[in-house]
Parts: sequence; C-alpha cells; structure tokens
Amino acid sequence: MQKSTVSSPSTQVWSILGAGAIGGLWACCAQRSGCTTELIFRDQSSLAAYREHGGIAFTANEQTELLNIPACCPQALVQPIQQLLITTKAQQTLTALHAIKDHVQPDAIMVLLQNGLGIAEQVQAQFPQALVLQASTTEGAYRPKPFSLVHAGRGQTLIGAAVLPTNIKDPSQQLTDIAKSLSYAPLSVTVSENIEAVLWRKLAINCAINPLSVIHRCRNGELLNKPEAMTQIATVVDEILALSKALHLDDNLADLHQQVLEVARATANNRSSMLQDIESGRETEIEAITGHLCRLAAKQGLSLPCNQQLLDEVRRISTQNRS
Ligand code: KPL
Repeated sequence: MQKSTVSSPSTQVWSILGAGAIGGLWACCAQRSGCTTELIFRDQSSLAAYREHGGIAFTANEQTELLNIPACCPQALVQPIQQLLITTKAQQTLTALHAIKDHVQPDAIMVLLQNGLGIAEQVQAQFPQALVLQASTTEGAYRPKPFSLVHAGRGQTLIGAAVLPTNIKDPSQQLTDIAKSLSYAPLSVTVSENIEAVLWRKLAINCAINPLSVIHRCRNGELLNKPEAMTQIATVVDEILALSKALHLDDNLADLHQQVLEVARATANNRSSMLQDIESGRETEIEAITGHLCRLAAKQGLSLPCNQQLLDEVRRISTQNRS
C-alpha cells in the first residue's frame, strides 16, 4: 500500500465542525494560545448571529473575554479541509459532514470528539482514505446562553485509533503529533493505546447516567438519592457487563458500577447533556448511546431489558417533547 506523507499536524489549521460546548472550548483555547482554528457553523444564519455577537464570550477561571474566532459555514467554505475536529452531536455527524464533503481532502485527518459509538465506522466508510480517529474528554464546558461558554472543570482527553492505520508512515508518531497539535493550553490530549476500551467505558457511564437523568428529571448527583434510580443503575451496569463479556470488552470493567457512582458524585451539580437536550427541545444522543448498546446486544442474541426500557422511555419523552 502507498505510504502517504501527510504534513505535520502542528503546522496545519484545525477546522472544527460543531460549535457547541466542546467545539467552542477547543476553538477558544486555541485562540487564547495564539493558534488559528476555523469554527464551522451549521448554516448562514447561525454564522451571521455569531458575527453579530462578535465572537464567543469565553469564561475560564472566573474571567471572561470575547474571542473572535475565525468562522464559516458550509456555503462559505473556501479553503480545503485537511484537519477536522468533529464535535457535533453523534446523530448530526453524517449530515454535517455531507454539507462540507466537497472541501474535505481525501487524506484528511478526522478526529471524532463526541458521546456515543458507531459513528466512526460510518465516517470511515464515507471517507475511505481519511485517517479517522476517536477521542474522549472529561473536560467540563457549558453554554449558559448562545455564544457564551464556560470552562467549568478540568479533565483529561484521550485520543486513539480503533485500528492503527497501515497506510501511513509511523502511525504512532503521527498520533502523538496529532495529540500535541490539539493540546491548546490548558487542554491536554494524550494518546491512548486502547481507545476502544476508553470509549466503551464512557458509553457505559453515559448509558447509566444520561437516560436516568432524563427519566427522573434530575441532576446527576440526585440519582444517588433515589432508590429506584440506584436499582436501575445497578441493573444497567449488570446488563452492560454481560454484553461486554460477550464482546470480549470486559477487561478492567470490574469497577464499572463503582465508577458510575463516582462520576454521578463528581458531576453531582450537572444536568447531563441528554437532560439539557430535552430541556432545550433538541434531539438527544440516545440512539448513539443506549440505542447503539441495544443494537450490539441484539446482534449477539442478548437482550438488555432494563436498557431497552430506558431507550423506549427516552424516545417517548423526546418525541413528546419535540412535537
Ligand atoms: O458525559 C456526561 C454527559 O452528561 O453527557 C456525564 C459524564 C454524564 C456528565 O454529565
């Protein structure tokens, strides 16, 4: 296979698809570090609203500054895209990518930084020559209002390739360079040798907390005080452990129940991203989270009754909410 000579990631501009909390966080930290990124808004009207606002009001360490980050929308794109950080909601990824597909270089580097699983494979199928990587972050950021962003809590970001590509020179050096090029201070991105396990564990945590926060309409920490929710968390985790075993993804998962409770405690004051979506009348990520889990289980001939029930319930609440 031909070896590609992708130029050093650190010298290239990252385009950021998805101007939500995480995309905005990366763009703001880059801007404050003197690096250029380009935020890609959904359409001309959201780009115009951003320009009208004069940028993103970014708050970190209780200090706010207005950052005028270079921005565009699919209709206004001119430059080819060689490096793309994808921070859209999982279910919006393919539509958002379709809108910019003519600008994405065939051998582009694409990093998916979003909740849920099952999207990277679809992106890779549509961009077969691209280097598609996945990342997971525990950085905390939220948008109190449009074009305002608060960096609420420091976390860790891991990046990796589910399968190390064979068509590029020195893939592990390439990964290290990409991680470095996305480490805009204070963000720090580290290469994970086993990103699949990282993403699987994150999926499990999201399956246990997000739907229940919607069903019980509460902050993450409040789940810990509800006996019914605590029983549901234990059952969700047991079902995920059974599926993990069937998929040989159960290494180091013995502490999963404990970790779910710790995350709920550590993020006690948060409204989960799924609850925020429901409260804002947006589509949720349930299909890429619990939906993905239940589809994987069905392929294994396993049923996950508690997860299936949460999936049905969130679908119902979401439909009711958006109608
Ligand atoms: O990732 C999260 C989310 O809300 O999507 C958790 C970890 C549950 C924190 O709120």
